[in-house]
This record gives sequence, structure tokens and C-alpha cells, in this order.
Amino acid sequence: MVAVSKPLIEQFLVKPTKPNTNPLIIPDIPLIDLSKPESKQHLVKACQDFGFFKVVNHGVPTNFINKLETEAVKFFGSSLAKKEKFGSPHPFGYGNKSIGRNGDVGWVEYLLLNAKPESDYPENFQGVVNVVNDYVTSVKSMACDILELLADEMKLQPRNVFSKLLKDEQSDSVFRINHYPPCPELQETEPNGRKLVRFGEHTDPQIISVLRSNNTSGLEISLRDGSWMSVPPDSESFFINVGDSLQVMTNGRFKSVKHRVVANGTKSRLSMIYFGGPPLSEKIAPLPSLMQGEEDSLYKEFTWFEYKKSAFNTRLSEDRLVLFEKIIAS
Ligand code: GA4
Repeated sequence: MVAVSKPLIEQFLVKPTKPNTNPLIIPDIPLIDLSKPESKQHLVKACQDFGFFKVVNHGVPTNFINKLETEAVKFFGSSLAKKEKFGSPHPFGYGNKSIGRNGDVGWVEYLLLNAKPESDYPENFQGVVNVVNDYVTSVKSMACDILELLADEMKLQPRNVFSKLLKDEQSDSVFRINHYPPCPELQETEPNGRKLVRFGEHTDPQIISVLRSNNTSGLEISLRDGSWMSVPPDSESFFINVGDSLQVMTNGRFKSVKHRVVANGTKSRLSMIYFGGPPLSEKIAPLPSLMQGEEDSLYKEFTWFEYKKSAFNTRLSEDRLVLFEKIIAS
């Protein structure tokens, strides 16, 4: 990454936020052991209470993870000129400090890829692209298992009501590799407690996101009281979050969690995220089998195409679902 002068770095800093330091109110991140059948009950509760949880015994082969990490480190370690040859991230390619199309910035560089890696990516990048295939196939299968366990526990029929959207040939899923390089400039700016924004606060528009990172901290999730909770990194596990579309399909029972990445800039962080999305033409609406009695839908009807289009026109931190909420007369 290009070195940035001190005044320029100002735009990447956020004020210290309300700390959540009272050990009595810092909740534990829900931990789901996929090898244990009883994990189903915890899964539903985690999606309702946090929209976020950690998964162990996930079945994703370590060598898929390691191979991809090695290729990603190699890619981000190459020259800026070479990385830029991948093309801009609209819709897929290499991005550096700029996120989306609406002026958001973060101290991050990344690769945004179609979750079905395309054969027409530049030839000299096939190293990354080949290993993405194995990794994504395996992570997607874990995401589908989780969605089926959720459907089982909520007594939804058929049990693939969520997972079929990811398994569909036309599923609009995305894969992202984020690299947060160390930022030595920050250590001089930090005494007043401000934090460097690596990836600003946002919710994910899709159904479900599956994140794996190396052992560098930085990820934070927003709690109900508005404070931020730091998520201890764990390179052996996966972190899952509920996306906006799953919130809608469960009529608000599951929460799409607001999250961000901030860091003090001493260690490099690498994360890989699979965003499982439905086909573009899919109608996103509360599942009829979930609605109880006279329960009203909290949302207007929309397709994933409409929501995605609208989301990509927003700033990162915006509440994107607000535009699709119904005003319900009480
Ligand atoms: C957040 C989740 C995924 O990373 C992503 C992001 C996308 C982008 O980086 O282009 C968006 C963001 C994400 C939501 C709002 C819009 C679009 C940046 C942004 C400001 C790839 C996605 O699908 O939505």
C-alpha cells in the first residue's frame, strides 16, 4: 500500500466509541460446535440475540484454508502495479482504500470476486482464483448445513428453504479477501485513543456471511446497547453473521448484525469472507410458514435484484433496510 501522510490519515480515524468494559455486561460470543446435534438450539438463539456466532468442528479442510491464505499473502505482497492489473472492484477486482462506489474509505486493500470464480479473470492471477474454488465450495456447504439446521429447529418446511437459495445455479454470491496491512503512521496519531477505520460499520445485504481471519484482531460487532464488542480472532474457527435478507425472511426474528474492522495498526490482518446471496430474481419476503396468527410483514416486497441495486447506491454505514420497511399503523 502507498504510505499516507499524517493529515491524510485523519480521514481514516474514528473517535473513541462508548467502551463496553464492564465484565458483567460483556456477553460471550455464541460458540456453535457443528459436530454436536444440540447445537441447533443455540444456533437459533445466536441469530436472534446477536446475528453473529463462532463455529468450530466446521469440516472445512485446513489445507483449503492454508492454500488460499498462502496465495492471498503472495498476491497482496506483489507490487501495486501488478495488483491493479486485476481490474477495479466494480463489479469484481482489486480495490485499495476505496470501498463501494459512494466515497467510503478504509485502510484496507482487497479482492472482490464472484463466488464462482470466472475463467476470464486475468491469466496471471489464476493462482488465487484456482484455490478460491475449493475453499468457496467447502465454506458454502458449511453455510448450507447451518441454514438447514436453523430451518429444522424453527420447524420450517422444506428444510432447504434457505439453503436452496445458495445452492441455486443462479445464486448471486460474492467472495472477498481483505488485507489490512500494518500502519506505522498511526502509532504516532493514536495517543488520543482514536482508532483507524479499516472497514467502516455496516451490515451485509446478503443472507449469510462466513468469515475466516488470521490471528490478528480488529473485528468488532455492535451490541444492542450501541457499544462495540471486539471479537477475539481465531484462525481455526469461522465467524458467521446474519445478513439483511435473512432478517427479512425471518420477519425480523434474526438480526443482521452491524460490524466493522478497526485496528491500531501493528499487525497485518487477512480475512476471507463468503457472502451467500440468492438469485437476482428471488423475492425476499418473510416466510409464510413462519408468520404467526395475524403477524404482519415488517417489509415491503422486493427482489434481491432490487435490494442489491438499492444497497449499492448507499453509503456503507447507512441503514439499508429502512427503505424497505412497512409503516404499520398501530
Ligand atoms: C458489504 C458486504 C460485502 O463486502 C459487499 C460490500 C459492497 C462493496 O464493497 O462494494 C458494499 C457493501 C457490501 C454494502 C453497501 C455498498 C455495497 C459497499 C457499499 C458502500 C461486497 C456487499 O455485497 O455489500
